[in-house]
Amino acid sequence: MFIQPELWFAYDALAPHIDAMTMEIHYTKHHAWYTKKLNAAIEGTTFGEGSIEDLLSDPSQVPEEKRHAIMNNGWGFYNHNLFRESINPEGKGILSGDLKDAIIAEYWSFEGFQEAFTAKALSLFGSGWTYLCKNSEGGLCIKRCSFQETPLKAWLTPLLWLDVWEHAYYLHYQNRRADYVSAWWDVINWNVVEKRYG
Ligand code: MN3
Repeated sequence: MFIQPELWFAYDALAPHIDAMTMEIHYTKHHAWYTKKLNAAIEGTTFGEGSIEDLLSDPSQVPEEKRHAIMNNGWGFYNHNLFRESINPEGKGILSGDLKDAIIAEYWSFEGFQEAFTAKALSLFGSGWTYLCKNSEGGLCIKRCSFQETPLKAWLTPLLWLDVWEHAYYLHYQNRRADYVSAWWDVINWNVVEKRYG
C-alpha cells in the first residue's frame, strides 16, 4: 500500500498565493484519488512492497494489462507528494549552497532561471508538469511534461515540481496561469529542493 503523505499545514496557509479551496480539493480529491486508484491497481501484486521510485523508473516490470493504471496513477501519486513537499507557507527560504551555484552556472542568475522555468511552464500545452532536474553530472535542466509524465524515465532526478494542470489553479486564477506561476515562486521551500540536489 502507498500512503498519501499528510498535509502538515492548513488548507488556507498558502493564501493568497494558493487559495484554501484549491488546496483542499487538490489534496482531498485529486491527490487522494491517484493514491486510491494506484492502490487498487497494485492489489494482488508485490509492487506495494518496494519504493514508488523503483516502480516508476521501470514500467517494463509491470504486466501490460495493468501498466496504464499503475503507471498513470503511480506518477500522479508521486508527483503530488513531491509537489506538496516543496511548498511551504512559512515563506520561500533562501536558496543557497551547491544548488544556488549550479543554478547560476546554468542560468547566469536566479532571475534568469526563474524566467526560463516560467517560460517552460507557460508554454506547456494542456495539462502537465514543469520540473527542474539534475543529470548524473549534477548539471541542471528544465523539463516540461504532459499529463503525469516525469523525467525519471529519462534518468534525470527531478528537484522541483510545478503542477500546471488547471485543477491546480483554475478556481482562483481561472485562465491566468502566469499569475499562478508567479505566486508559486513565493511559496517554494528551497530547503527541501536543496536537499534533493544533494
Ligand atoms: Mn494536481
